[in-house]
Amino acid sequence: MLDLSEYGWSESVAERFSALSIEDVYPGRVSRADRGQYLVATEAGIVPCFANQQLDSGGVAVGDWVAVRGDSRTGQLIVGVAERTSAIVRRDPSPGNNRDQVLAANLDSGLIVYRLDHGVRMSILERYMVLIWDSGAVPVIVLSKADLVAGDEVSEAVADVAAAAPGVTVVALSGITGEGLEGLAPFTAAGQTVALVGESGVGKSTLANCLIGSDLLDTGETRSGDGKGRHTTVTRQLVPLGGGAVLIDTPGLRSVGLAESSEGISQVFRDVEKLLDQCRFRDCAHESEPGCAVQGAIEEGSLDARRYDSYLKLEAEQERTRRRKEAIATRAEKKEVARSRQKSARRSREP
Ligand SMILES: Nc1nc2c(ncn2[C@@H]2O[C@H](COP(=O)(O)OP(=O)(O)OP(=O)(O)O)[C@@H](O)[C@H]2O)c(=O)[nH]1
Ligand SMILES: [Mg+2]
Ligand SMILES: [Zn+2]
Repeated sequence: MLDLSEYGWSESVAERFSALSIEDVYPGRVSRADRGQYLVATEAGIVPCFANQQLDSGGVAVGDWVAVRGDSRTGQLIVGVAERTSAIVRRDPSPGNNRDQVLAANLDSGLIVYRLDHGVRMSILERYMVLIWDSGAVPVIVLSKADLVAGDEVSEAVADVAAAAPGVTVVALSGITGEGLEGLAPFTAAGQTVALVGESGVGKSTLANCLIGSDLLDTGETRSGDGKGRHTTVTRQLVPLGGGAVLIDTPGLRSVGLAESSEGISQVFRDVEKLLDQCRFRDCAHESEPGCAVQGAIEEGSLDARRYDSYLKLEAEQERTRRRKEAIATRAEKKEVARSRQKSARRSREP
């Protein structure tokens, strides 16, 4: 028997579950998702499940609260997904695929793990911050492997990253020695769901084990060199931390293609967007126009040219995503129109 409150079950979850209004089902939280097969934490224990067809292919994610139906013929089947409070969504990286992929659902905070011993590349962190803000959860930057760099280097890195990530908590820690772990306490308190994201080998699972207090998850050196080696963690999975706090570990991401961003870019680049409104000319292209606030800030040193560049790249990517989505929607609409025309033509032929 499992106590679902250990998995984050609460009154508000119960409400969202009842709102599904599906008969003959019991609740559970998806603790693992692997190519159409799911493990679901239920009161009866961890149950292997499939999902019914319209839910499968992206409709069910780790962290989801689901309605499960016991079926003597097909086994346990996920037949409904409760409304999510948040979800990390990226563009599915498989070639030729335009779908979105949900990496984790119903999280309160997303820990962006980045290793301190390789030097910090802000543009990667910016992309992850957009991803997490867009999920509806709160981003936290975790600079890992603090035991591998000198103390003053750690504090310098924390200060640099914090300056470039206004409004975001930055924590430096070591998943090996446990130093700095207390900085995560607010995000792992009772009832909180915390998800770990970041590149392979940065120490997500090591940190997870440190928080769990045992070597539950596999950890390991990523094959060095091109960084494209084996990933140690291969499936997204959810584990209770005790006291109703829950952790979601994810495999290292090779690419973080942003799905349609709503507020994320504005959240991360508030300073840049503010400048865009202050140029002398309304239609300023922010290149070499006189009175351009952006170029002015770059010259004066209050805006990093790299940061502006990063903003432009993410905006352009968003624009491409929007256009692609529009094209898909238009195609679907045309198909729908054609279908209904066929239908009415058929109907008019009927006697
Ligand atoms: N010195 C030191 N080594 C660490 C730390 N965290 C992780 N490592 C090592 O880094 C390697 C990768 O750690 P993992 O926890 O497996 O990394 P991951 O982010 O889960 O990687 P994927 O599962 O591939 O995404 C392992 O060899 C760990 O022992 C740390 O804080 N300090
Ligand atoms: Mg891992
Ligand atoms: Zn301008």
